[in-house]
Amino acid sequence: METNERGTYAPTSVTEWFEKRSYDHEEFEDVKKLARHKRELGLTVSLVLPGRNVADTIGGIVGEVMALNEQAPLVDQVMVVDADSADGTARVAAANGAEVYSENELLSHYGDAHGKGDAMWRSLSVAKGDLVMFADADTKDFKPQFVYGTLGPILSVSGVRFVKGAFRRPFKSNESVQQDGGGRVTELTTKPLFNLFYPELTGFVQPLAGEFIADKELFASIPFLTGYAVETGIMIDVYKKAGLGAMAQVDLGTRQNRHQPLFDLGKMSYSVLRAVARRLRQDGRLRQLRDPSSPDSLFQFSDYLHAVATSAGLELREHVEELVERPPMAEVLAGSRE
Ligand SMILES: Nc1nc2c(ncn2[C@@H]2O[C@H](COP(=O)(O)OP(=O)(O)OP(=O)(O)O)[C@@H](O)[C@H]2O)c(=O)[nH]1
Ligand SMILES: [Mg+2]
Repeated sequence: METNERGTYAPTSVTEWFEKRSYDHEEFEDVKKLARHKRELGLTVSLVLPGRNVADTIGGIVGEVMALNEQAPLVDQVMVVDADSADGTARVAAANGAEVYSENELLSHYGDAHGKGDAMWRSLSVAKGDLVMFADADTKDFKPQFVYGTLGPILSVSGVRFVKGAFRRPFKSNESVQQDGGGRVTELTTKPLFNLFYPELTGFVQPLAGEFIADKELFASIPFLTGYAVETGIMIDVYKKAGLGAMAQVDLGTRQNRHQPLFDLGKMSYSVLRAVARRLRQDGRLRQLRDPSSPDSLFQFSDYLHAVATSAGLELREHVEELVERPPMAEVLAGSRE
């Protein structure tokens, strides 16, 4: 094991990191032992579930977490951050015992929330735990191992401050199932981009997984990108802040969630690309003549022009989604940022 002068792990290669920092949920299945360890460390845990129209899945997920807590007290605060969903998400979540927040009511002076990333960022203003775990709320087969597996390395391995979930994602269409057909944005956009620009992050099996944990201090020290750019930004920013040696991944098994239509995946890919481009620009590694966010830019990067052939002929559709960067929550809570 390589260590730097402060005694923390400094990987010498991605291969070495992968061997050392990849775990399996089964290593942590003794949940009573894990809870004991958590108590000895004196740490509390908040679980944040961002949800938009997830009434069909949120009840089961919160129920699984509560049942796990009966066995071993691993999660101190279960929160659903709801996009004011019209399908009854908030009601179902509350009925199952979760704390429910409207993403638009948290830090409402920032205006209406901008998608998933903004909901996650705002949740930090009410998450009380020393550790904050995020998990997607559209998972159909949520299992307790998602919670104890993600908690395992951060509670058990000294020097680990961030743990990302890894899993297989079956792709179900009609009757057929492709075991690893899901996660298309990850495979077609994120991994190629990381290989080119952030090779240190190529060892992550699911860099966009919504299941991950860090100490709250770390989350509060980095900016959050809004919408679907959030996970990409967090990967890059946590890497820059804490280093690869403080990052780990854990195999959580398989995970089945909703699959979005191809056109929506295109927009999601664009969010990932914009997140990477923004960080490259900030690092001085990408030079553009104009700042794409400046109002006099010829091409507004908030516009996504999408040319499609339809039964009514060719169409040029315009989708507008502003990519906002929220400041580190620590600065907001300290009152040094508006
Ligand atoms: N509060 C809130 N939650 C959101 C928003 N958009 C998405 N989510 C939730 O964030 C989680 C992940 O979003 P998805 O749209 O499923 O994105 P994904 O899992 O990356 O995409 P798929 O692989 O297609 O499922 C789910 O629990 C969503 O309900 C939003 O605008 N606000
Ligand atoms: Mg999903």
